[in-house]
Amino acid sequence: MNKHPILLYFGDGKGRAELVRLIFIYGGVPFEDRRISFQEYVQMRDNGELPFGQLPILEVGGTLISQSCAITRYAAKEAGLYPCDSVQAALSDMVVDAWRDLLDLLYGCYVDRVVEKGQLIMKMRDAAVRLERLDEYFAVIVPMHLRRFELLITQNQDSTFLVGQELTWADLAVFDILSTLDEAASLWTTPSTFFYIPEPAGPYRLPKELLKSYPKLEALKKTVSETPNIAAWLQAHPY
Ligand SMILES: N[C@@H](CCC(=O)N[C@@H](CS)C(=O)NCC(=O)O)C(=O)O
Repeated sequence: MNKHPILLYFGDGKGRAELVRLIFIYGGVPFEDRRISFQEYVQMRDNGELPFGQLPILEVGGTLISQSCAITRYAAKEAGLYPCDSVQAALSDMVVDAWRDLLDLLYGCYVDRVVEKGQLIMKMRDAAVRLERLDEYFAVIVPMHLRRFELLITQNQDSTFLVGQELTWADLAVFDILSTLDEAASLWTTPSTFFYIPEPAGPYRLPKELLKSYPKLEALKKTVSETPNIAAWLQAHPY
């Protein structure tokens, strides 16, 4: 296990950082969860402290690691949640890449990436466009991914996990996105959050019972949320 202090920098939300937090929490790896303001983010970016100008970043003994998949893979190795077998490792990478696709596509409903004043930035779309894109996201993209995740568990012999016989970072990735897409998640209805769309256009109404046709995913979500370390974390950090 790592001897250097680990610092995770992100805003005060789930976003692309929550999976890293879940992995460290699940594996009992100590880390500092540094939640920074937008002003602090801009300052770090303009000082050249962010390798690709974006968050999250992880600082390990002075080394800065950017890109959510690279960070989560590092975290999974430290937490003992990255498969040793090469094929199982690749399958777990596949699931986590799909997790990132789902997040990219979700953020894409809200923001456009544009270059302004020499910086690559995210520009918020109009509320009507956000709603239209979210409808497509939930009607087409989400079911396509959930079907595949469910099938991976079904095809994984007698396992209740996506890869191998024990929980890996891939299961936590699926848990993370399922928690974000949960109709009960307060991040859709709390005015200070990124996903909140103000009235009268919003807030966005998520599909009810998203997991109705995916019993294995529903069971996985329950198993993870009831794991003691994770249950305590979720209670302290309701989103
Ligand atoms: N490929 C990167 C994307 C990171 C990313 O888009 N981060 C957003 C926050 S979720 C960001 O820093 N946005 C600031 C901006 O681009 O203006 C990753 O997966 O980490």
